Amino acid sequence: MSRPVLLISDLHLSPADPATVAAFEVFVAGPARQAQALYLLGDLFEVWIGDDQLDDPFYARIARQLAGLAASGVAVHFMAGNRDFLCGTRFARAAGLTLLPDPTVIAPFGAPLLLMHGDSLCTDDAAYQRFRRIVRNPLVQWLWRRLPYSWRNREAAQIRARSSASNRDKAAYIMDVNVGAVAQAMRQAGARVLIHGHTHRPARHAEAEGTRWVLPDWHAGHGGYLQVTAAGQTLCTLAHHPWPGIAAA
Ligand code: LP5
Ligand code: MN
Repeated sequence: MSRPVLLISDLHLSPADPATVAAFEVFVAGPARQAQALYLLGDLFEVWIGDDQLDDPFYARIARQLAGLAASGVAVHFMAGNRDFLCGTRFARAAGLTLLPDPTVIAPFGAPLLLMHGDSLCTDDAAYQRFRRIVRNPLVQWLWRRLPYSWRNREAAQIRARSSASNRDKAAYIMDVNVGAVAQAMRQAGARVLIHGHTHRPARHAEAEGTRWVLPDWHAGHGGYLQVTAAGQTLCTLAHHPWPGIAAA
């Protein structure tokens, strides 16, 4: 029987959450090695300010662990999230992974699967979509990367604080995907299954265009993954049980 494809997102790895780092290390050294491929669908890191972040031993170790997984024969793929869209080729090389555009369609078992981080589907959040256009601009990124690391670190912390503050005042629906944007993305991709993260609202949704999976965020050592096989898709806890209350598809 062919090996499963596993998908995770929103681990938000940082030195501030050692339990989740430990859970990631166990996952990458254990269950992930049974997979044919592991897809990281964004926000792997709490924040990424440029590939010189690899000069920090904490992040270099994470990259090495992913490279070890790849060296064991598992194809590792990374799609950026709104926290780590500055992950580039140096990170990809260090981690032994390939960088994927958002969106990406894969078909490991025949049926197409649409993969997205999910932030681009939050079209009701006009302030975020404006911010996203600015920070995804290649010229802005080119300038940003030439600023001193210490300055970027401080500025990123400021941006994070402003984001958290603005989120406190936002209605929940604004920070969720827009149903119309989901339908359009699935139709354009010709896929009846969409898999995304970002919203931290793990679920399986029956949409007009098919099934939408929302991957769980990882926090304080808890998290989960979506397992895809020829038989279908199952959302699993890190204890490898089906996610409570969410049936397989
Ligand atoms: O991230 P989270 O969960 O708090 O909220 C997100 C949206 N916010 C973001 C911002 C990130 O947290 C920032 C991460 C640091 C990036 C470091 C690199 C910066 C590089 C810049 C140049 C290349 O993604 C939040 C959504 C929420 O998800 C739910 O979907 O609502 O969006 C906002 O809060 C939008 C705010 O209005 C934007 C607040 C920051 C404004 C700072 C402007 C400065 C621009 C700097 C340009 C160089
Ligand atoms: Mn996100």
